[in-house]
Amino acid sequence: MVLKIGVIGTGAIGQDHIRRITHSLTGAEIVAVTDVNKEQAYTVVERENLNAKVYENGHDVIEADEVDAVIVTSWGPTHEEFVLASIAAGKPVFCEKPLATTAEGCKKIVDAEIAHGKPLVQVGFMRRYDKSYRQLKKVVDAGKVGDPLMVHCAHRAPSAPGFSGDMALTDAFVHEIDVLRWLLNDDYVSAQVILPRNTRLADKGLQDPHIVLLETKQGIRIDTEIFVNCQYGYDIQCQVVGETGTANLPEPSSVTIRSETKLSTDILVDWKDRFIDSYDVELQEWINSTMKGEMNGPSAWDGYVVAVTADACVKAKETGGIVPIEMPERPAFYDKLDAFIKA
Ligand code: NAI
Ligand code: ISE
Repeated sequence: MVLKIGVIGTGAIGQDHIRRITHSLTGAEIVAVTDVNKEQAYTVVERENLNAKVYENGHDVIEADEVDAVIVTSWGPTHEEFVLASIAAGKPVFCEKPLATTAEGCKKIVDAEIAHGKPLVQVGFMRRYDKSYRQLKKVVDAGKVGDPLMVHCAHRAPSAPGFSGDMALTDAFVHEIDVLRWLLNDDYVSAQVILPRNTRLADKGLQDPHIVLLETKQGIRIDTEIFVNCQYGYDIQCQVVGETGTANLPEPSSVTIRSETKLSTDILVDWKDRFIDSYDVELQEWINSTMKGEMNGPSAWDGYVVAVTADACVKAKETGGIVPIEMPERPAFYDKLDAFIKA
């Protein structure tokens, strides 16, 4: 048995997921695709040698009889509509982040999923599947640095094509929001955003960098620099400071060169390369669990919590103050997914 997948959105990450499902992973095939840019959709079908039909729009993909499960990789503002339609059709859906662009949109998805009675939604927070984050979590959970007190992070990208408004917070920082609550088994109570001197190398009108300060229920303080026009590379840093030591996210492995009076290693530039293994593991596990009728990755609830936190960050940026985060109570429906969160 093979899981037959329909993909909505054949842009950067849509193409990357289609490639990995078709050529690297097992147990699934792409049978349907769509994109508002039809020419691109046809090109991808041809280039990847897919036995897939190009549909007129996302709703036709979701409703197609041959589609068992849906992957949503279109622009963020379209996610809510396609995830709700997948739930209405009773089909499992893997949605790239953000689950929806507002907390209200995510809440609608949570409510629809609960009303359906069975978890169907997974959100593309792939860092939870990253080997280096999993190593760091093991160390922290084992108490090797004592109880965590502070976390220092950086999310740097060479440039941010297509970024507008608050996307540094709502599109890039959302990865930290998700992975840090998973890493610390905690949730957030407040957010503050500090705006350093702006780089001249960001698109006109865009603030870059940001510093976000989050406080957790346990009183852990997290500071994250988000700098998406840093020029030099794609660089993700995370250091947990505990009562008895510090633990750093391992650097991606790279050859160390000693030559011409210099000691050097390469720095990755593309987010696709930095997390390539994590996307593979994430989607293989999604395929495997979907085939078993299970859903055990980052849930619609996780997508909702991230959106509530991102909204607080945007408000904190606007007001310059410390914004309390009212985290809604998690419905019992999502308790069964705890095992994964604490793994
Ligand atoms: P992109 O702009 O390269 O691709 C999006 C594609 O969706 C475009 O081809 C566009 O024509 C298509 N599209 C937009 N609206 C549509 C609609 N209503 N119906 C059908 N197709 C539609 O963008 P990219 O970088 O691939 O990002 C897509 C989503 O994936 C975003 O939400 C982004 O935040 C997320 N993403 C997640 C990453 C991760 O690390 N987990 C990495 C990169 C993107
Ligand atoms: C992009 O949308 C992603 O999700 C990448 O993982 C992220 O780190 C990058 O900065 C975003 O543009």
